[in-house]
Amino acid sequence: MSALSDDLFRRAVGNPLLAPNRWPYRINAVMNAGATTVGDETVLLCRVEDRRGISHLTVARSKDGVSNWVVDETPLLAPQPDVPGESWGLEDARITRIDELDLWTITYTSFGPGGPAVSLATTRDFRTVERLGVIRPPEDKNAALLSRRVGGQFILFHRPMTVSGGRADIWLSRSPDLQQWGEPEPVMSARTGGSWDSARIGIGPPPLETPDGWLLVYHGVRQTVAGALYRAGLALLDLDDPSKVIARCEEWVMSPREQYELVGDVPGVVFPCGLVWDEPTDEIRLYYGAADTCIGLATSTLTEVLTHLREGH
Ligand code: BMA
Repeated sequence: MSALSDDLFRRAVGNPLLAPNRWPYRINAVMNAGATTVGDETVLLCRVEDRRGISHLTVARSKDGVSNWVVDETPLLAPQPDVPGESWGLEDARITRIDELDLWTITYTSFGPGGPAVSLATTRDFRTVERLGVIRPPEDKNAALLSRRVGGQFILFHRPMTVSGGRADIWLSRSPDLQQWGEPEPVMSARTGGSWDSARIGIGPPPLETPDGWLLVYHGVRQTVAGALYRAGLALLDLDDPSKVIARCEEWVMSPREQYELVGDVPGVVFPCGLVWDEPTDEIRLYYGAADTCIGLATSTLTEVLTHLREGH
């Protein structure tokens, strides 16, 4: 451990929490997990890359969200053989609990020769799923739903590649029923020049509702001569209109630093997809993929995170 005492997010002592050598079956890598709580358990839906290079999504459960993970023997979601749009794999799930529907939504990337698309599935128990299919066509990824309707509509954040200029920014689409989607609206753009988030950005976990706004943890990429660097940053979105950014930190809040973030299949990656806020303790647990090889945890408190945003770092 080499945690600096002034870090907003502190890495867990047991990192990496999950790594390929602890998997119950033969894999190449595990990364980029969606997260939620189900009863008294934390559930991660992990992206697992097999040794062909194709990904699927498998559940891992833990009582304290930190240790003693029990990993399912089989995937919850795997590419269907008869669906060409999934033939290159299923990736990077985000999980949202939607009380109104009494279920969880799983938004994930389905990857195939046409490029990455956003797919949606629902579950009530993380043992069976109902697939609702592709909801945003290629090229689109990094999608997550808000936990409730805003202005009567469900809100999906996603990251289309724009045809003009090839930009990769955060957008949102609204739906009355999770089936019909309106025109995408721009939310937040990659910065310019030498900024840490200048090449592209994408949403991390589903934004968390707080008194100050929807808390958005996002990944930002900077292109360097040594390759892409993936870091994490913070923003706040208006509670009544989440397409409005009301605060955005200038500085990143997590950057690859530990050995397991710097060495792996893709060196220099922290990629958060799961966030759990424990209301009684105020703890925020951020689950992230590290170097496209394993899963790490970093913690903070909501109070500290909102203070950091208010201070405008
Ligand atoms: C992004 C996604 C992530 C991956 C990251 C770093 O484009 O594909 O799944 O972790 O690149 O390789």
